[in-house]
Amino acid sequence: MQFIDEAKIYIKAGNGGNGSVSFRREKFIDRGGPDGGDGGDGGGIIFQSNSHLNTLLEFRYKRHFKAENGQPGKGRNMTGKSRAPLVLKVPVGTQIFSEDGNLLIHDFTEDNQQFEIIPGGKGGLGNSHFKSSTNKSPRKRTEGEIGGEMDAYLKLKLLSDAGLVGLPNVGKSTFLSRTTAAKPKIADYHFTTLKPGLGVVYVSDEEFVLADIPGLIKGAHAGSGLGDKFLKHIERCGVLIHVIDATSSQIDKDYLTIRNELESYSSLLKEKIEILCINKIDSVEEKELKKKIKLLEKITSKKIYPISGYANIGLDAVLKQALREIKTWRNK
Ligand SMILES: Nc1nc2c(ncn2[C@@H]2O[C@H](COP(=O)(O)OP(=O)(O)OP(=O)(O)O)[C@@H](O)[C@H]2O)c(=O)[nH]1
Ligand SMILES: [Mg+2]
Repeated sequence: MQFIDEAKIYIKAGNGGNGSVSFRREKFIDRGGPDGGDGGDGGGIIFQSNSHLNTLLEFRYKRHFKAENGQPGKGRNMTGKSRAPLVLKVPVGTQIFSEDGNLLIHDFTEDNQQFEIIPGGKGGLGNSHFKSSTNKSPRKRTEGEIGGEMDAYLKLKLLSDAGLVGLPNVGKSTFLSRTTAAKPKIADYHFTTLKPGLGVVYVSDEEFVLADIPGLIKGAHAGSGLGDKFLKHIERCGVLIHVIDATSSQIDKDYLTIRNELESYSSLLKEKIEILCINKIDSVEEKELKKKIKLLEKITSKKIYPISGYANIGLDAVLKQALREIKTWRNK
């Protein structure tokens, strides 16, 4: 599903260093020729796309970015140090707009593209440039150029990497709320979630986007319940996290109902990698849980992840596995 991430930031290129006014000091010569060096260039501001990033979240914490100023020139024709550009990394898919969001300045469609949005201020010239036949001791020099500044509006269309699917009330939104900063509505009745929600999951220092959609029921593909209109949102995910309620007395049927809905919707969904979780394990006896896991293993031939969103059990293992699968999918 799509979700817009945005950030407004202030950027400023470094000023150029001023040119220097200086004269050679030589033995027996009162005042030598001009030897004031040029100022160094200020650092520019460059945006660079990076496929390992998924969100603009970082720009919510830090919003001001200034490149360094160039150093002033010095005597003996010494040029001031120029500064390297400040490189701001953004996810692929980021669009850079003018402050009001009306003018598209750059669109990053591929990995590792660079775009210089503001060049650094040029360094000024030292007085050695201004020597002439009529003026052998010029005091003239130029100042460094002031580095440009602007407010930029960054916009990114987020696509979810993983989608939560399952019957109503199995704990999908609870899973999202536990694993991301999202705050979906959670309640003990069917169809609590009426529209999709998104969150960003952080695993070690990597991240992926997780979508929570309304529960599916038998016949959803034919319009029952909230129907299948939200399935299109997860068609472009890399992974489905299928949540099954451990307290149900018919988990095999529950599993097959969802599989049937996914398969009836599209072959794309049918073939998606599925991570199977049996949730609410805090509410069932161990013996009963074992039996249910065995049954699911038998009919799916898949690894079953026992979890409790409520009690925060087993979620890390699911996230790690999801990230692993997502990375394989991203590299396809
Ligand atoms: N005991 C227990 N209850 C849970 C667990 N996870 C969720 N619940 C409860 O199950 C109910 C439904 O949770 P939700 O997260 O809203 O379920 P959902 O799948 O998003 O439901 P829909 O949006 O209606 O499809 C709530 O009362 C939750 O508190 C769990 O791990 N253990
Ligand atoms: Mg929900």
